[in-house]
Amino acid sequence: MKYSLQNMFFSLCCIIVSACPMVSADDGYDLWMSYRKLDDATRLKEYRQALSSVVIQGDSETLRIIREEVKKGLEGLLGVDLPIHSTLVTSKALVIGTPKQSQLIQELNLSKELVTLGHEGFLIRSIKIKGIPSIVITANDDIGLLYGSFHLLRIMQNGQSLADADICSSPKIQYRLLNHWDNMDGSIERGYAGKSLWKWNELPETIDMRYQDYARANASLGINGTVVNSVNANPIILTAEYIAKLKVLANLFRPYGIKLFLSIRFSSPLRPSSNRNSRRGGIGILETADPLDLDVRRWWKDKVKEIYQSIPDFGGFLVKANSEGMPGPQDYKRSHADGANMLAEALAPYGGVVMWRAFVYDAKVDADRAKRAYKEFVPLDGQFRANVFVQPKNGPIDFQPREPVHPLFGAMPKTPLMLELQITQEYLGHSKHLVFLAPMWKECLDFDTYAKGQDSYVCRVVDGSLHDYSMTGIAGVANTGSDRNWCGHLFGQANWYAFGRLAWDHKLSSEEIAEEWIRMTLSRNNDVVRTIKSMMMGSWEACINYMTPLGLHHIMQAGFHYGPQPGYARSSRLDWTSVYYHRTDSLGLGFDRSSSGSNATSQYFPPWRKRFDNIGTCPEKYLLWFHHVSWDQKMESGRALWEELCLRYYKGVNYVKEMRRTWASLEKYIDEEIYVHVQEKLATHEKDAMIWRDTCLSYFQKFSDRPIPVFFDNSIIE
Ligand code: GCW
Repeated sequence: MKYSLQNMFFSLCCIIVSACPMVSADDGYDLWMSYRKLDDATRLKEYRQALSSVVIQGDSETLRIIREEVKKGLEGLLGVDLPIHSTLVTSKALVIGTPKQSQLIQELNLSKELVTLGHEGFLIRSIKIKGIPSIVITANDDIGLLYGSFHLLRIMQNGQSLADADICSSPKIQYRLLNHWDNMDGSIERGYAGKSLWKWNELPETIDMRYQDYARANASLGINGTVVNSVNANPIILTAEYIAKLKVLANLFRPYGIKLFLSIRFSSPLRPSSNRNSRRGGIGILETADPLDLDVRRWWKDKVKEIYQSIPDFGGFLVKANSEGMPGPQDYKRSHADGANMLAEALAPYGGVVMWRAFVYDAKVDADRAKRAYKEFVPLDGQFRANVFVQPKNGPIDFQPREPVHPLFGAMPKTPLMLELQITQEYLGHSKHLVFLAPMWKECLDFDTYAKGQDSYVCRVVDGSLHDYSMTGIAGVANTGSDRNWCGHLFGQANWYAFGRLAWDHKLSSEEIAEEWIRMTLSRNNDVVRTIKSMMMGSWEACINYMTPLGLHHIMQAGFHYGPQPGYARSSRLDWTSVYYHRTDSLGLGFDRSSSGSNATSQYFPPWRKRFDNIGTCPEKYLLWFHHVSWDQKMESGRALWEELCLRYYKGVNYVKEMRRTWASLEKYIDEEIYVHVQEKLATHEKDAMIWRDTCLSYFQKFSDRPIPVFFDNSIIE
C-alpha cells in the first residue's frame, strides 16, 4: 500500500469519532516496555482468565530476570498481582522453563519442536498440563526463555489472543549487534541523543542503572551483542584499566544474552603517538603493527588472552582499517585479509570473531568512490579465516537517504558478509526529523541481487541461506545516548525497535513492526494506531524527496551532515564534496556510473547490470545515481526531469506539513509530554525540510535556468 497524504487524512477522520482522551506524562524512558494497563476489556478478561498464576522452574540469573520482567509486565498489563510459583498450584498458569530445568516441561516431551530452535529460539504454546489449561514458554536454554517471555509480553501489549497460542520462533541471523560510535570522552560520533551511556570514569566501581535497562531493551528485541566503542577506536580501550571496566559491563549484559565486542585500532601494538588526536599510535611498545610480523601476532594473542581472562564470553573485534585515516594492514603493503586473519587467529581459540569493515574508499583504487570497496574486497573472497566477517554498509557510499544496495552483497560467496545499517540518522535529520527507517532497511534486505539467479535476496546473503555461510550477522549503528528518551526523538525509538525486530526476523514487514511499536509505546486505539502508522510509513520516502530525490546523494552540509550544501565544492578530498556527486551543469545533473561513465553498473549481476546501465530502464529512484540526465528528460510521470525534481522536493515538504497537521489532531489521544515533544520536533522538521527544498532548488535552478513550477493541481498530494 503506497503511503501518502490521502491515507493520513482518511485515518484522521476515523479518530474524531472513536478514541477516548489520554492524560499522564511519559518521558519516554520506558521505551516499548511501559506495560500500560490494557484498555480492551475483552482481552483483559481473556488474559486474566488464562494467566491466574506464573510457574517458573529452575534457577539462574537469566531466570531471575525473567521473573522480574514477567511480574512487572503482567501486573502492569493486567492490573493484578500475580504470584510466581515454582510448582503448578492453581488452574490456568503461565509455565516457563526448559526441559533441562523444569519437570513440568520435560513431561510435555516437546523435544521434536525444540530441536529446531537452537540456543536462542523459543516455543509459546497453550497446552494442558496435568489437565490444567496453561500457556507454556519453553526453549533449549534460558536465553530462549527470556526472548519467549518478552515475545509473550509483546503479544499481550498488542492485544493479540492467546487462545490456541502456538508460536515457534528462532532468529534468522546469528549475530545481531549494536555498534556504538561512542568515544572514550563520553561524546558520540554521529550521536544526537546526549552523551555516551558508558560512564568510563565511574566504572568499574559504579554501575549505572541505565546499563540494566539498556540490556533489558536489547534483550526484548533479541539483540545479542554490543560493540561499546567507536570504530574510530581509541587504543586505550585495550588497556588493563579499561578491561576491568568492560568486565563489569560484560557481566551485567551476560544474563540478558548480550555479548560484549570492541572496536580496535589496528596500530594498538605500537607506542603511543605523541599527538593525542592522532588516529595513529597505540598502547604497546612495538615499532610495527605489520600483521605478518611474529611479535605483532604475539602481541595480539597476549592481548586477546588478557581480555578472555576477564570476559570469558567476549565476542570479538570490529575493525575500521585503512579508512578515513585509520591505520591498517595496507600501511605495511599487506591485504585486508592479512590484517583480519591475524586478529582472527588470536580470537579463534576462544570462539571470538572479527568484523572487518568494508567501508574503504581509497581514491587510488577508482575515480568513482562507489566502486572502490568492491574492487578491494571481491579479489579477497575466500582468503579470510572462518571467524572473519566482512562488514559492508547497506550501500556503496555512506548511509545516504537512499542508495542502491552495495554490490558486494552476492559477490563474496566464500566470505560471510555482515550487513551494517545506520539507526542513528546521520544523513536523515539527526534526532530532529521523524523518519521511520524500516522501509529503507527492507528495500535493502528484499533486493534481489541475482547473484545465483532469481531469489538471491540480500536477506538470503545475510542470513547465510544463499551461500551457506558458516556464520551470519547484522549490525546497527546505535542512536542511543543519555537523553531521557534514549534516542533524542521519541520516534527514534521506533528505529532501534525496528532494527532489533528485523535482525531477529527479516521477513517481518515494516507495517507490522510500526504497528507493534505504536501499540507498545503510544496508543492501542486502532484508529490512532492506523494514523500514526501512515505517518511513519511515508516518512522515509518524504525525507528522500525533500533531501535527495531521484537518486541524488551526498549533497549535505560538510562535516555536520544535517542541512543542505549542494554547492560544496572545496575540500581536502573531492569525494567529500557535493559537486562530485551531483555533477550539475547546464545540460542536466547526476553521476554517470553507466558503461559510458564510471561503469559502476558492471559491478551488479545481470539483469540489474543492464537495467541500471540503460537510462530508459533504470528505476527512477536510482536515476541520478547511475546517470547524468538532461533537464528535459521525459520521466515516467510525463514531466521533464526539472519539473519532476521540483515536484519531489515540494512533495517531501508537504508530507512533513501533513504529518504536523495529523499529529496536532492526536493531541487528546497521546500522552501530554510525548505529544508536546513530538509537536516541537515536527515544527523544526518542517522548517528544515523547507530549507532543504529551497536551498537545493535554487542551487539547481542556476544550472537548469528554468522556472520552479507552481503546483496547483493535487499532483503534490498523490
Ligand atoms: O558516515 C561516516 C561518518 C563518520 C564515520 C564513518 C564510518 C565513524 O561521517 O563519522 O566514522 O562514516 O562509518 O566509519
